[in-house]
Amino acid sequence: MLSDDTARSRGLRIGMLGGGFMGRVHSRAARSAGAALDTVASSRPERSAQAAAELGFETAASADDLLARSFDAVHICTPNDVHAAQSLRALDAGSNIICEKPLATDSHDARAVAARAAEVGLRGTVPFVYRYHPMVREARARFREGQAGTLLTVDAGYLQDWLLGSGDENWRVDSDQGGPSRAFADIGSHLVDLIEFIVDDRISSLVATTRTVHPRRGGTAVTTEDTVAVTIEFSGGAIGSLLVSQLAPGRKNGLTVEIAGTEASMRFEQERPEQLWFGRRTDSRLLVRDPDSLSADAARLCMVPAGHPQGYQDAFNAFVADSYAHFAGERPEGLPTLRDGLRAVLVTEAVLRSVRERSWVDVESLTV
Ligand code: SOE
Repeated sequence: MLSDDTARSRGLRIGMLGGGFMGRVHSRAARSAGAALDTVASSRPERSAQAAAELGFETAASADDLLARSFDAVHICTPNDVHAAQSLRALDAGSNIICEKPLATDSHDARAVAARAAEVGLRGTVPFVYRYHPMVREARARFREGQAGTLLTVDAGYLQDWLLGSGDENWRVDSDQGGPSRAFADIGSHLVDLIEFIVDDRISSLVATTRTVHPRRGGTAVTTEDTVAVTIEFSGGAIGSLLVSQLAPGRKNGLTVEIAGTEASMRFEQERPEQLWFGRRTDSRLLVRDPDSLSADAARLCMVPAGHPQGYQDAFNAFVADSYAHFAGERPEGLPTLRDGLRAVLVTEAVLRSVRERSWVDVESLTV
């Protein structure tokens, strides 16, 4: 079971950019890892003051003020358009970074962040936190051991409904702040990261189609996609499909990944993270999160015994604890780094390119 991570990160000084939903999740995780919540800056002074009071930080006069100072780590939970610039400034000031996805709104900037971290000898991670559910680690371990055989197909989706209505608004809808892709960059990126993490293979080419169901929201023209369907091919020869939507009524955070190999299938559902479905031709069963029966990597992430549910914030806490361990020189298994952030941006760009060209495209390979 998870060792006491708090000891190794106790006293780390944290700067927090952003006080919204994700800033709160990051702050809870930082506190759970024993870090000192030092300074927060949000979009406006009154929001910074509110976040500081609620979360237990001091307030910076502005994001610029915070970025001029050096911390053990800066968490970047701001709108997508400023991720890369803020990451570069934090690295230049001597801070490690935990930057929300997408790491940047294009691969040029994402590459620049990864390169700068290497240049200045600092580190960064990107919260593809669904990797931190023990049953995801179990699926990965079983796949690695060959229990599923050779990968044949992947059937995956990520469905939400919080942008269902034309009146539903958020900064992510505005491409100036959200970037050229919305649904895919925001949640399709999680899906791709999780699939590639479990099957240890890369999507090599794809063909995608998107729809912008509401061309206007609250009087503003919308250019980014609400829904995306993608057919994918893997380097190893398997094929699959991805469905991503932020307009699926009743689906709150429905991320599902089902893989089928020559020997067995496995299915993980993010809203039921304590289970993994494992099926063979002759039998199938639901595996439960019992640390005594799981692989070492899955058992490592079990915080409480079987029958005591763990969830999203627990996964986030474990990711942040591992990020801090990485900043201290360790190499935690399966930690998503800046390279993984760049990878997600490259797949997102391939999706946009395919839609533009209405054809199959190759996904650019990672070069850092
Ligand atoms: C909103 O779509 C969002 O909060 C994402 O930004 C998160 O990454 C995802 O985990 C839940 O949904």
